[in-house]
Amino acid sequence: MRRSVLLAAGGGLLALTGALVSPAATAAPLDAFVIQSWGKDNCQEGYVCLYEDWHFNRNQKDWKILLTRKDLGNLGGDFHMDDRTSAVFNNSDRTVKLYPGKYHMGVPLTVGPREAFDFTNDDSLESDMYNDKYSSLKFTTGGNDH
Ligand SMILES: [Ca+2]
Repeated sequence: MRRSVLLAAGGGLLALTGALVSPAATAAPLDAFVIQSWGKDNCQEGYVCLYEDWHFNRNQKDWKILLTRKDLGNLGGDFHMDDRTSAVFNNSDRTVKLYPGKYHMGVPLTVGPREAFDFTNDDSLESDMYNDKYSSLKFTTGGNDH
């Protein structure tokens, strides 16, 4: 019985540490974090992704993506994404609102489930209203998960 439990948990390392490893010690996915990457494909399922540059960071692997599945009152601080977002992809089943002010102040942009916006002004002068403007975000209660 003990042998099968260790194998199910993933093998060698857990076997070495034995009883010191509890289920609570398993790393849970973070609710909000920054990676350096690009493209909608690198936005994980269930997260809203804010891209530092246009066209979902194009092919620039050193530009930032902020992934979050929780409300954020300040995109600055440790995230360093205040007034920087140039594209957004909502890869979740919930609706999210992006606010121009910290702590959800101002008139928000609503991004529905699986919806994406690219704030480049290549195509439309209007997009410049949105580029590098957002400082906080909040999920709405309209979703069908959580
Ligand atoms: Ca930007």
